[in-house]
Amino acid sequence: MEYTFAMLKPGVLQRRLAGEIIARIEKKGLQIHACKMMQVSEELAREHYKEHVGKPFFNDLVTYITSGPVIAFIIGGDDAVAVLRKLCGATRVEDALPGTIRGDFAEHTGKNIIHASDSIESAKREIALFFTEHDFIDWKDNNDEWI
Ligand code: DAT
Ligand code: MG
Repeated sequence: MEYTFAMLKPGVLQRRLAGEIIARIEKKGLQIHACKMMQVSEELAREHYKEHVGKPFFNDLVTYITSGPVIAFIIGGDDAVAVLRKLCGATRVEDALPGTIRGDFAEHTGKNIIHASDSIESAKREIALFFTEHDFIDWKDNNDEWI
């Protein structure tokens, strides 16, 4: 079992898309182990995206991520990091294929509606930023053998 961090960015709740995106994650067979609706502070946004400090889009990214509530998740599954990145699609929306979350729901890269960790190391760091160990629920999916 591998774990990754996902976040539905502010536009998702505004556009009433949360259910549709969560459904895609569930239908793929990935499993939700923690889920939290929250307002991201500027401090948390800067820490979460610190690898991008100094890039031209950094300030807009922080402004966007703090502009409304998000929904954060710990997602588990075999190869969960890579599988969720595939479901999300490419960072640049012009590269994000139809059928992917970004390909289907995002028109601008700066508002590409979902975050997913890019490696196991990033996932560990990001999960620790957004959740405590008490938030994690280790439950068994009894359909596991069918998925
Ligand atoms: P990803 O979210 O696919 O991991 P990233 O880590 O390179 O992509 O960038 C983080 C976010 O920053 C990305 O989801 C949207 C925004 N971003 C990245 N490149 C951008 C660009 N060229 N113009 C505007 N926003 C950008
Ligand atoms: Mg990234």
